[in-house]
Amino acid sequence: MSEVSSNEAVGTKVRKGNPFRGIYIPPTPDDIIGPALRKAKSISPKISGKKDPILQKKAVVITRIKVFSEELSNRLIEIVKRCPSIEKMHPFYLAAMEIWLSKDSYKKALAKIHGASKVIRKITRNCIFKIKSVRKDELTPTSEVLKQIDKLRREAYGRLSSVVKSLKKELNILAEIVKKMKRVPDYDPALPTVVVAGPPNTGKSSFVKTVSNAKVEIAPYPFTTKNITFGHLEYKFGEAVIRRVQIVDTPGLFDRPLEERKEPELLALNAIKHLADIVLFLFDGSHEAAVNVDEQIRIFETVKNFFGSAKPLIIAINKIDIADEKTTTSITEYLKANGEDEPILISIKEKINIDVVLRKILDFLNSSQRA
Ligand SMILES: Nc1nc2c(ncn2[C@@H]2O[C@H](COP(=O)(O)OP(=O)(O)O)[C@@H](O)[C@H]2O)c(=O)[nH]1
Ligand SMILES: [Mg+2]
Repeated sequence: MSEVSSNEAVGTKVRKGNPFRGIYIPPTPDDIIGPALRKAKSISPKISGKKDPILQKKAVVITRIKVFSEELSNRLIEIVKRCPSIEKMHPFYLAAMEIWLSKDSYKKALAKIHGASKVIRKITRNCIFKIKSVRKDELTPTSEVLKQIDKLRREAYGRLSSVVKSLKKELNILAEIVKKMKRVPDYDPALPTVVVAGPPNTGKSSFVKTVSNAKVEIAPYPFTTKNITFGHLEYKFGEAVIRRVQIVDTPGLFDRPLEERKEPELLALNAIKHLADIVLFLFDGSHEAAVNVDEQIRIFETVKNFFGSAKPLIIAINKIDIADEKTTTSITEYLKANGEDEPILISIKEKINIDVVLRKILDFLNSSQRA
């Protein structure tokens, strides 16, 4: 929530949802040049009143070059306009983008495309001027002059196309990042957000599925959840919805240094850092735990560091239906020794104490400014 207010402070609007949604980037120069060429060829300007074949030819050629050039530069400008600017992007989406592409490379790619659209207009003016300047003197046959115009026409198409061709790398970079960013789900900055985090296989997806409308994958082995998923959870009083909360399922975290973390883990940490008003940390208290107690604890510490200590953290130990006494005791003792809240012992499978977790979320929301 602090992110939203800091954005308001600099006067930019925080858009609802993923700013990359609905953007199309032609992945190669040919995807821009091809349609522009077809459009230009389809134009047959009316040249009534111009009987002179040279004037006729000039009129057709110039009109088509103009159309070709406009198509090219419009398509380029459209890309620059549609791609979200770094300054207006929500920090969560910006940090997600930076998992794959640096801010600098993104900015440079957009700047080069913008520059190219200007170059296209300049080249067009120059080429049209040259064509207009072709004159027939008494010694040159008309066919020669027509050939000369054709040569200038080819030169114009060639120069304009090569400007777009020089954007091969940039178009590819942008098409790739847009494709990746489209997989990041839509976040609504207006809703309070609970991020469910923890080691792999502790029941994060099961929890989100149980309490919300989210479509998540659940499997008896780690690594199932590779992306973050949003669900909505409604608190009702009778029939009336008294509060809506966004709940986020995240990929499991391992205990390893940041630079060794895989993309799904980076997305999870990013959600914790930039989206969470509340973090629900799930330990696995069963003998089936995918990672041992010490590792679970180190992962807890990482999450705490990422989240900061100012915001509410709810701690639960899941799978108490198949609890391993030694595991749950070790976790509980660690938490106690470190001044943390007592963990809530839950079983998502047997629906034990889920209501206690939900109640705690509501209490935190009611006591925060996000009323
Ligand atoms: N016995 C038991 N199994 C559970 C419980 N919660 C989740 N599981 C199982 O643990 C496995 C991992 O669950 P999942 O939600 O995918 O965990 P995630 O990797 O943290 O998202 C699945 O086989 C679930 O059915 C629980 O309370 N009790
Ligand atoms: Mg999962």
